[in-house]
Amino acid sequence: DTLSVTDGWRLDQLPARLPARPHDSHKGRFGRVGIIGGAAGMQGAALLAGRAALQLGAGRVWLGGLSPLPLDVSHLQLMQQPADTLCTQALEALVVGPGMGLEHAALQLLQQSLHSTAPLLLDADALTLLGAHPALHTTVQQRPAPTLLTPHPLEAARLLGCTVADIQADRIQHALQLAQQFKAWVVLKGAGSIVASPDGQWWVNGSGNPGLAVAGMGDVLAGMVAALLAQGMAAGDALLGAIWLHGAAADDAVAQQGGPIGLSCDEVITAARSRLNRA
Ligand code: NPW
Ligand code: AMP
Ligand code: MG
Repeated sequence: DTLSVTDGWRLDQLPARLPARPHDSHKGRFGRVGIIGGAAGMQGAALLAGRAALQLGAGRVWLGGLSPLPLDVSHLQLMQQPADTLCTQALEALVVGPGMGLEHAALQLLQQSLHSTAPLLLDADALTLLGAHPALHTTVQQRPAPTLLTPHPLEAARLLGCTVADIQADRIQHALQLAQQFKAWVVLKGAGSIVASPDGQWWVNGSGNPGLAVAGMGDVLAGMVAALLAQGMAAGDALLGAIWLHGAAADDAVAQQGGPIGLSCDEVITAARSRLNRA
């Protein structure tokens, strides 16, 4: 576990920071999450983000698919809605990008989502599109609600117009540059993820292992951040908390199930859920 500190609390105290669930709790208290993504061939990305959001405690989760999404038969709680309506719906977190693709429809939805009044997490193809369309950058900077960016090194390189080698040569500096440029909370992913705040603070995450180096793990992370936002955490706390939890869950799963080879997204989600319920 890391000993990183934000706002005076240790990340391993995360479970205790979530809202209590008294006997008269109802789903309306634990937030609404929208997830836009899942183009043809990548529907799984949107479903994984949705599963992670639900299993980490979001009250309600809607997927807005860029293509028709299959029913997630093991998570029938997941709802679906046309993607454009999620941009105007009242939500505690809107995630845009997992498996979204780079087609024109995806660009249009990205543009619409930037005007959402919900905290907005841009991941994956939303970041690639943003890198290719600098005209949108001012709109991101001027958003009235918090913006969170979760690039891996190649997505960060696309956003900054440089190479992965440049990014990796000074990860902290580039995470800070993105946070400042977009006035956003940023996590630069990869071993030792860097979290950077819009006001110039930074943290290095110590949890996680190479079991996470497999398709889908970033989509899971996006859903985890959304779950913490949905439950009322501030953007920076949700991002730091989810980064730490995602890695700690992967460490637990490898210790319990073996690894790093073959670690699965659902194992990470289940281990994260156990951590949250251990408070
Ligand atoms: P390389 O190979 O080293 O040159 P892309 P994507 C680099 C969806 N998914 N350190 C590395 O480059 C996503 O949500 C759908 C250094 C790697 O090959 C997106 O919408 C899934 N380099 C879409 O696919 C499961 C690093 O980036 C390249 C790095 C495309 O996303 C999979 C990949 O970047 C996936 O999540 C690191 N730490 N990490 C589904 N089941 O539906 C990454 N790289 O071209 O943006 O492709 O990340 O796969
Ligand atoms: P993505 O590249 O979007 O699928 O995201 C992968 C996720 O797994 C990010 O949260 C990375 O930080 C994490 N990850 C990938 N490889 C490693 C690694 N070697 N050690 C720790 N975390 C990793
Ligand atoms: Mg990704």
